[in-house]
Amino acid sequence: MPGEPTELVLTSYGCGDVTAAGKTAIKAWADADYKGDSVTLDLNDWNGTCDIDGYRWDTLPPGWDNRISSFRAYDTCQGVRLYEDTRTSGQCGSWEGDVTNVGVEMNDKASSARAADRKKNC
Ligand SMILES: [Ca+2]
Repeated sequence: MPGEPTELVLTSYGCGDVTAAGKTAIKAWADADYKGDSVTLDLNDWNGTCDIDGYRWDTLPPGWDNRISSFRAYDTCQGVRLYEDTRTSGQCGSWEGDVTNVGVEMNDKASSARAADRKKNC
């Protein structure tokens, strides 16, 4: 189904636990062109590489629901998907690399995210 995750076996989770030092996979901004407030999506159990399964955030950090307008992808986590709803459901956008503007389809809508080593279809 459109918008449904294509695979359910996950290698790991990042659930916004900010108590542990993490490796940044994605940095996102409230405005286009990497402007305005920013937040990082970190991996507490970083094993050195994003693979095809990658990582997921079932929710975004507090205050970041329906707010992301641009993001940068870090290290090997170059494939980023943003989802309209929590738990990687609803409408999805998929990109590879840095994105200056997620576009009207996803602007100020993202509520969950995934990062993998390449662009994957929603
Ligand atoms: Ca949303």
